[in-house]
Amino acid sequence: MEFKLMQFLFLVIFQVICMANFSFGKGCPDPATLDEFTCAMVYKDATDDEATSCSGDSDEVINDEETPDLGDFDDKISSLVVREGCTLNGYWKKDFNGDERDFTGLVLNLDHVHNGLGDWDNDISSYKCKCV
Ligand SMILES: [Ca+2]
Repeated sequence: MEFKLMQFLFLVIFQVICMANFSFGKGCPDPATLDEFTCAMVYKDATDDEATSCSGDSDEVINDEETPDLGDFDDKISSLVVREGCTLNGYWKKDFNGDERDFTGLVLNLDHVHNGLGDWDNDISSYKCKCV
């Protein structure tokens, strides 16, 4: 009887761990651990929690990349991680036009990065990424 109870508890705990991993995704990577050829990672979805943000579709931005038109990611980026020593210069409009802003490190949720009365969530339309 006691053994059955232990087995049951083990199964419950195992399932809780599996569900937690499934619902939290992989979370945001540490800016210091990105590959040396990676300038930044950009993501479509965001939350205010490091363990659950950066879980949407992602795109890798390589060192010295300059992208005038983000295609599928145009006005869709919600979180980003810029490698240590690198800077992602984001622009409001295509072809490096409109308002611009430098991003560094981990940006969990662009919702909180204000631009006038608005914010940068779902608004980056082109970018340049540089590393020292
Ligand atoms: Ca835009």
